[in-house]
Amino acid sequence: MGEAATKRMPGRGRFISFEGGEGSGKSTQIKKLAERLEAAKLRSILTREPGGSPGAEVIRHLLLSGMGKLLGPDAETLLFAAARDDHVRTVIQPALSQGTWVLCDRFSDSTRVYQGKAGKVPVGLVNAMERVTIGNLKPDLTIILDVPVEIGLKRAAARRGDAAPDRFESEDMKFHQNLRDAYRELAAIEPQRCVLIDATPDANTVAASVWTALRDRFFASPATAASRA
Ligand code: T5A
Repeated sequence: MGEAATKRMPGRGRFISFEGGEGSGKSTQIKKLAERLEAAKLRSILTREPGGSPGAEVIRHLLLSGMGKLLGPDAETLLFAAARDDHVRTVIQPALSQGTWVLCDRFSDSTRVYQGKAGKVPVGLVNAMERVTIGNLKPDLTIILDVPVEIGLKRAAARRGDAAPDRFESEDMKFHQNLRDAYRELAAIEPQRCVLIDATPDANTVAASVWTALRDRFFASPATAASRA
């Protein structure tokens, strides 16, 4: 795994992650944001986890097929970490260092929430993997899309059609409710980095809230930004 100490490169492109439970609308919103940034003449890439690089996409396939689950929760967590390590080194860091904005559909908070909070993997293991894979490379902004579990699962099922639910969609309602609670808690604990957005309304309304969050973080006047600090 890469050297954590070398992974923070200040003054580079902005790093924005999208988080939320199943069917919360991350993929929909991240695409809308990419279009908006393009219109604003800001160079961005859209990527995802698990996956985002050729090596990590192989691991994604293992994880979502449920093969990682067969190895047990700790080993499954290590697979997410291995995928993230490759993704950070080969895609995210190079893009940020070139001044490109990185829009990432899920990042390390997913491991904290899915494996740590909902999956009960010891926090010591989650922390250790985070140190190794990302060092202090935290997103500049994390958008957490919040939607009642029933609505999110219904949306995910509608999009899936006849295909079988994947490894995590198959978990029970309690697991999904724990995910939602954990994301809401994260937003409360890290308000400087995380913005919780109601993802129940139509996609364009949610996109407007996402854009407001970005504008407040990155494009606000110094006076406005100071009043937020
Ligand atoms: N995981 C991931 C871990 O456990 N640990 C980790 O460390 C990481 C990185 C990834 C899985 O891996 C887990 C979490 C996940 O279970 P995935 O296939 O990438 O799997 O799945 P998700 O990230 O969960 O993404 P989904 O594709 O399921 O959902 P999205 O992206 O949140 O939702 P989206 O945009 O595809 O929308 C779903 C449907 O709803 C509609 C869309 O058109 C689509 O049909 N929709 C709306 N409908 C009404 N109103 C709106 N506002 C809507 N927005 C979207």
